[in-house]
Amino acid sequence: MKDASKISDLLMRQEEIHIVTHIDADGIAAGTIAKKSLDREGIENTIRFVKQLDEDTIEEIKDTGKMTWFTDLGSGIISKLDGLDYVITDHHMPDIDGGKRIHNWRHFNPHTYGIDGSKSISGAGLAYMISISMNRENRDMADLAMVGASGDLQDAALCRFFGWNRKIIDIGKKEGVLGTMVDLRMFGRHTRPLYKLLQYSDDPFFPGLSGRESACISFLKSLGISDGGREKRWIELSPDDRKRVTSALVKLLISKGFGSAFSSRLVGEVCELKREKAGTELRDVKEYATLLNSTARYGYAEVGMRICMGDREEYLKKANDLLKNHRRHIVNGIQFVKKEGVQEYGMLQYFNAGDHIRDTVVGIIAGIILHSREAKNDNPIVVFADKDGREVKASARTTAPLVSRGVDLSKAMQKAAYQLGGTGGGHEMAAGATIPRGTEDEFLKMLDKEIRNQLT
Ligand SMILES: [Mn+2]
Repeated sequence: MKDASKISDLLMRQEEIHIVTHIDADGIAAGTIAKKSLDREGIENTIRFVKQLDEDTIEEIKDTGKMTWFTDLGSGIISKLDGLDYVITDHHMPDIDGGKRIHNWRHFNPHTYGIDGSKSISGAGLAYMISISMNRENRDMADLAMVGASGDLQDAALCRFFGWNRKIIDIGKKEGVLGTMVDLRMFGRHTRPLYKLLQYSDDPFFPGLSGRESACISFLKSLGISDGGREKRWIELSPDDRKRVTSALVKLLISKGFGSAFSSRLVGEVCELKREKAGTELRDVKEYATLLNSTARYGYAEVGMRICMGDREEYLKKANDLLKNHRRHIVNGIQFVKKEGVQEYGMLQYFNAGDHIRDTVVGIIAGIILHSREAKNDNPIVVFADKDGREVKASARTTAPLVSRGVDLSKAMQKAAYQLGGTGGGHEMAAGATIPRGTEDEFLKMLDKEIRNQLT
């Protein structure tokens, strides 16, 4: 907080600030926290959402001549920022010094304190730290900080938030804006009829239930849920009913050969925004983050930002339309993979979708396929999809057990892409790369080699 306050002091002395943020849920939450804090101080500001900071974008930012606040990105290009007045609040791995302490006080990044930025705090959380150091009043934005953390799946490994995120939750609870409980960690607790919660579940995939409406309804009826979960949503069930359904689901997974460690992941910490109405898509951080992601992925990050700023009505309607559209792309993409089949390559499994799957959903599809019956095995999965121009997007996902054995997809993807003149990065369990079209086979070969090296 001492270092955060140095940065907030610098920001408060400015008349105008240009915010540059990442175009995903965490980036939108981070950018909104930055913007709202500056608005509250009466500091003029503009905001720009970017996918990545390539040379051209960096030049454009420099050309504005404005003091720039990078949120949820920037650490990866810190060596290219000479001549720009900036501060960075980012949790991605810095591009120099191997993530060791970089003696640059304008660069606020957990890795420079020896703290893992992929799990302990998000871009939104870091912006929040600067923000509460500007003004105590900003403590009420703890809910947005946790939407960002959820968007980056920071609770995925342990099924609960930890590290600096824990401190943000504590502040949020004191402020009355956040609440946590131990509950089913599935998507749609607030918004989906119960049978649909099961039917559309892909992580985990429930053999015999996922994708099968009537099977879900009879499963729920057999557990004494009278209408088969058609009317009620998860949050409307009694505690007893919740317990019964949860243990039946755990039993089902175990009986289908999933280990108890995997099956118990169904239950964990859920985090809710107390100021949002129960039963809406903005109440649960996970659903909120999903809504933001679907605005960002289709070029409407501003819509997501407006919602974070507190606007509703037409913005919420637009976001929900985008979410529907997003789900359609995912469903179609998965059907396509199912039809064509996943391939194996050494320690990897992969699927090349060409132009049949949008590059905006390729990562999600990779994650879903890895945990579905379509997967060949437990090895990391890579899904390729054509981007505009002459490039291909590669998205990789792996499982927690492989990460604990040393797999780091971020490093492996970055290294393989770099050798082909592309770029890559992300997190240990989920990473992406952009490579020249036609180099997919070579990329797989290099990635396979990297993963093998990591495992030894
Ligand atoms: Mn992030």
